[in-house]
Amino acid sequence: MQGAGPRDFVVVANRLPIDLVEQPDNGPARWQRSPGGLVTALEPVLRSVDGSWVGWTGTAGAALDPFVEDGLTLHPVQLDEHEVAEYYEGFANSTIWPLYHDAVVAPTFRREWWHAYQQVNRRFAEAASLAAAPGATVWVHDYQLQLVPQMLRELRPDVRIGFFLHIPFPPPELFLQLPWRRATIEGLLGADLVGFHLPGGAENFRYLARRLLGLPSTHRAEGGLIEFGTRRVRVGAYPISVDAVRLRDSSAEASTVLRAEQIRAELGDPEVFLLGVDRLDYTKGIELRIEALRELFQEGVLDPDKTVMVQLATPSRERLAAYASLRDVVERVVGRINGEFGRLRGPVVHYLHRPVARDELVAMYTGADVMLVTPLRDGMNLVAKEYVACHGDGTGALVLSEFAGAAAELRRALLVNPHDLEAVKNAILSAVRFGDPGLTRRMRSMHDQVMTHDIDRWTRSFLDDLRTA
Ligand code: ADQ
Repeated sequence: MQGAGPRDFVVVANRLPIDLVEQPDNGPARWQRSPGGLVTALEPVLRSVDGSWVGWTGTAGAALDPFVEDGLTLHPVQLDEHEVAEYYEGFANSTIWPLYHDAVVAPTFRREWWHAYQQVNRRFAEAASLAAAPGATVWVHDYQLQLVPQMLRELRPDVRIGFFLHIPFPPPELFLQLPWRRATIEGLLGADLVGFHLPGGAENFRYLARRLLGLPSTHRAEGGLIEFGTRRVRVGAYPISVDAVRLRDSSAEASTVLRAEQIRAELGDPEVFLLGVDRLDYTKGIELRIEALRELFQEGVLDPDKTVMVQLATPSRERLAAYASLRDVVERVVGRINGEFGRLRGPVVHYLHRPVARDELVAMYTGADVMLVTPLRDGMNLVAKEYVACHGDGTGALVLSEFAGAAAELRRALLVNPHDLEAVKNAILSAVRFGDPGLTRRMRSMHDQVMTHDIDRWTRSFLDDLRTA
């Protein structure tokens, strides 16, 4: 292992894979692995090639030199309070995040947020330029850093730049609302390869490059390259996945199976155990799946005495008003269903507003009869694939929103339009038809899909295409 010097492979993402966490008793702050899909996906890749990671620590004001922690070389990027409010909470999470998720919450457009976004993207580009050895490969991630490819190319024309967007890339009529739409497309075009989860996102991007910048692209059969000055930018779809082998194996371990049984016992040995696992985000459709369950109880088609749901909701972006009010909504619907259908021995919906340890999560996936994944819009949704990876024996059922990227591959899930409450209710009823051989066939086929399209395949296909771009 080298020190923290320049590397041939550099990941650039908004957050480092660890957070600096203050201790409640005023003890020294310590590093803790941060949650979220991106870290789950990238950490194994980085370890295998001994690269480095450029990102923010998650705490305002902490200026730190590059360092090595738990075997990972990290280059912290500093943000002050003001930048956290304007770049991160403002432009990234109150402009781009809602705009790219079908504007399910109205996006806010503020010039000062855009200026902070440009300023912080420049800082990330500078940090990446210092972290990259001559001719290095730099992989930039996600919606917080769309300007970094162009800025880095200006600083370091020698490096190979890939960009991957983890959230949906919206249809043109939504994207065109963005006052800084041209600059955003130009920022992304600084990369040699721009990747999306789905072909539709890549198509939207090619269309917008033509419409806003007059840039032609080659036919899809010829790689769908965008001609940008003297360069050709490759654009493609790379559906992200999970560490399927590890999940399958750990779900089959005796300790996991035992813990899964214990969890069911702790829940009162219900006949039906439903599970939801999400960041507490308004795109995830948490409240509507609970509402669907409540109506099923109310109509007497599902028995609340024999049914238990666990909803895990990791706290997320808590200082933003839209997230605070979502928390109120979710807590209200959980309170309502438990008030109406709970018993003295326990609630019908167990709501845990905190992250859960990985082993415990795998035991829950393994033990749950039905996984409810009902986002209004989601780039991919790793939870759906994690659940499927844990059900190689064909047990379990997945209720999945058509508007999650994962629906493009998990065609045998019980697919629903989450806006259609009756459809969600019917899918839940189909999912609890235990003993239905159709359900087993569905799960086996999805399991095969996830096992053959795992996280390694995602990383390899993106990096192979970047190498030849
Ligand atoms: P997210 O919006 O964070 O990711 P998702 O893909 O579901 O959504 O990933 C969440 C990850 O966090 C999963 O690995 C899950 O196991 C974990 N997790 C969630 N709640 C948890 C809890 N309470 N305790 C422990 N772990 C928990 C973004 C995009 C997605 C895209 C990913 C990856 O929004 O669409 O799939 O990036 O590209």
